Amino acid sequence: DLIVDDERTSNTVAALKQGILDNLFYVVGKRVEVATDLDHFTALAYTVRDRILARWLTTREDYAKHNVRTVYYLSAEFLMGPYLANNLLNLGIEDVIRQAVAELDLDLNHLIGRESEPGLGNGGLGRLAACYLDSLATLGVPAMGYGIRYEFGMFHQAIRDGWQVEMTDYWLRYGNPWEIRRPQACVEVGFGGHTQSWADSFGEYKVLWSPNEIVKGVPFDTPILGYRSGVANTLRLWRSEANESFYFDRFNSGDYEGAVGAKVFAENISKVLYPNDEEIRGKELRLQQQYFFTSCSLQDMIRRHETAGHSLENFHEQCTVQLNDTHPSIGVAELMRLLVDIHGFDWDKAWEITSHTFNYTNHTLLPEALERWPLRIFGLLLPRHLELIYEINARFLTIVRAKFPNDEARVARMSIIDEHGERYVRMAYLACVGSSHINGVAKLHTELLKSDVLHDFYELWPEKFINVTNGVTPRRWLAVSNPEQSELMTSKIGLGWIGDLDQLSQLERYAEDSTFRSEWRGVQHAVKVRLAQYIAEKTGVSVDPSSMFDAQVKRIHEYKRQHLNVLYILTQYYRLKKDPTLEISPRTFLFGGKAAPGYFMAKLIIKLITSVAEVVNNDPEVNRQLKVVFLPDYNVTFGQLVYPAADLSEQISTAGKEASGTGNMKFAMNGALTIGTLDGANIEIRDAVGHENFFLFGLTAAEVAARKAAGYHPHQIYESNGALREVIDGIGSGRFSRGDGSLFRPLVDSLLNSDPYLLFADYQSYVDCQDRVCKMYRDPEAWSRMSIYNAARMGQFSSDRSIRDYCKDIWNITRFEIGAGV
Ligand code: 26V
Repeated sequence: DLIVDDERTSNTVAALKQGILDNLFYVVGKRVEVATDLDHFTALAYTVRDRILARWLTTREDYAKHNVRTVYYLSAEFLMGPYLANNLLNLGIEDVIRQAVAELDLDLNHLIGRESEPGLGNGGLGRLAACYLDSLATLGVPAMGYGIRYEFGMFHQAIRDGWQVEMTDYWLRYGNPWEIRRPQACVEVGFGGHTQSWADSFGEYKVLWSPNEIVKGVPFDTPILGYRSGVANTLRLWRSEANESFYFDRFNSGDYEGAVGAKVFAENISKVLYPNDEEIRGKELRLQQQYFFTSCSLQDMIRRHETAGHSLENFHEQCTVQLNDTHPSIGVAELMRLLVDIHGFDWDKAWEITSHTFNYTNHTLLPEALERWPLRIFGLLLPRHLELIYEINARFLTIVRAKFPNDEARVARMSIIDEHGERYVRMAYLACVGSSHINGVAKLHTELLKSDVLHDFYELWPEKFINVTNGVTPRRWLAVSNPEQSELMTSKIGLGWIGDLDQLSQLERYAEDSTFRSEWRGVQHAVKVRLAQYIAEKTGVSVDPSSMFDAQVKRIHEYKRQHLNVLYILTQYYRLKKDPTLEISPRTFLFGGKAAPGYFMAKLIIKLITSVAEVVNNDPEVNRQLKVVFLPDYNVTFGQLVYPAADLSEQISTAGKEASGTGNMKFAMNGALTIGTLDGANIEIRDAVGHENFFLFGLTAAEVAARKAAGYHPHQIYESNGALREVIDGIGSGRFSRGDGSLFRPLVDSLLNSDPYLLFADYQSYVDCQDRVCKMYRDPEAWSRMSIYNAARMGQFSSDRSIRDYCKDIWNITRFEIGAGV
């Protein structure tokens, strides 16, 4: 089913070799004798891209022919990870490429490792967007991802003296062979300035916005291949550049400073990705970024719609826009501006189009993470949009008053403008008002949105609310990252599972087959050896591949409770110190994750992990049974190494705090068992794999709420639990910080005095559960049986299933003309 464009891009080994050599010479500009690994990688990437282009263009033509509804996925983040290995798998040319590369005396795996990853996201939200693009292309859904081409992505993390140090991520240093700049499709975006209004000759109210600054948005397109679907969709990322005429006007009129200032302003916008931080409110640049990419994308959609010969009146019939969190929710006001001010629609028609275009996905329940912009900043940057939001809000509150008469408290609670003290624009409310559907990302999360965070909106519009549980792509997270397990599975059930993960259920019968279980263990061991080698290279720590690999990799946050994991490690440490003959299953505790640069407590948690690692790893009384490793600079590439190697997956957030989690799915698919709370998608994973194959502990979300309501006193738990007291006193005394009793004081005091994430309440339950894990690991047959059931029952957590849910329940896409379809 490969599309052979011509002789030049055929997939014979000879043609591929020639392609690599040609690209090395003509594109990279190097002779083979002096080419570096990086040169070879680049030449290879171009060779692969050459084989994508024909289907990329064909896909566009096919969509146009079928005149289908298009999904536009708007996201401030796309955490794509390296492309090469994934593109080879999806094209189905890995074997021939491997041979072609070998005949050039090169090693494919080594070249794959040369690719620097585009880290254009913080974590779960950005990676979810990337998995969804993979599934959209695999299913042949006409779709485009829109975002920002940050020049600097997620910072790199180094560990110095046990602390996190941030370094810039200049991922474009050696160029990016996958993208194509499309200067002819650039658009203009305005900022600041003022508005004027008048009545035109028909007596119609008109508004003109005269911005202070105008910047140019230049699209960079990257093809997104479906898995053997013949489809290549597009990820279109916008780069901000100075608008030449705007610049030269100022320059020519002698305003040199103004000219330079305009250039700096413009080029700053797509410069750097913001890390999730505690205090985003003052960050005007962040709002500039959000408006910039949202406006670029909407203008682009309108142009595409009109170029295809459609009338703007039908915009919502041809286009559906998914808002990935509130970051692009300014789009609601922007589409109104484009329709009313630029295209002359009346308000009601424009609102009908707008409110039928957008859908909103919420990704967090944490109150401090819900976006609000101070009115003053908002009005200075987007004066016209503020007027539009006032009008949207006034009409919305009329609806609220009609449905709930004499309830001004409710009106104040629901207003898009927060007027308690300093005034803010509540972006989640704008998204809710402007969207047809509002979805959470796991069952529990959606229920909590309805009962709590967006309860008033649920009472007003219950029909808008819907759940779509997250999923992850089995291509990257299983087939690419775990070739060993993939091969074993394929040898039993064939290749079908890669495009249809439900087929993994055919593995269930092998769980009771002792030969298969032993093969399963052999594979797991080989994968662990691979990780152990990497750890030795990167950190100098040697870990034993026959010990249990217990992994917690994710952003560092108090609600994710990496420090609860540490409390258990120290509990084991004290037990061993008291009784060095104690027999426990040897365990390697692996941590990875970045802390937001301004989040002091998260950085202190990293310091705690590295400090405990130093003590534990160097103590001969315990270090044969316990090892602790903090792996610096956790990212997609490293995730691909760690998910396959884990025996145990730590999903231990306070119930009710983790919207879904997606790492939990990646681990379980790869055969890890989960120790977890009833939070996010853990609940659905446990139901799917079987309660007997999941290590459950801790309070439920309802119990957490009840404990807090009743008055929670962590100090009492500390007083009454001897083991916990010993651990906390140890940390507080400086035993793990070279005698410095002040270092971890803020952490210890926070736990003793408020413990907002209830570590103490869950401590004993967690320790007991970990003890059950220990015991179970000593029975390899039982463990691998559970492991196989986990992998075999993860079909529903493929992002293909999530995308089908979105198609059916939100986007109203029922026909799949090309690609794998439903
Ligand atoms: C943002 C902020 C900003 C302010 C301070 C604390 C904080 C904490 C978290 C966030 C991120 C919010 C958006 C996000 O990344 N949510 C994640 O989305 C994933 C995909 O749906 C989901 O699996 C994760 O549970 C959820 O945390």
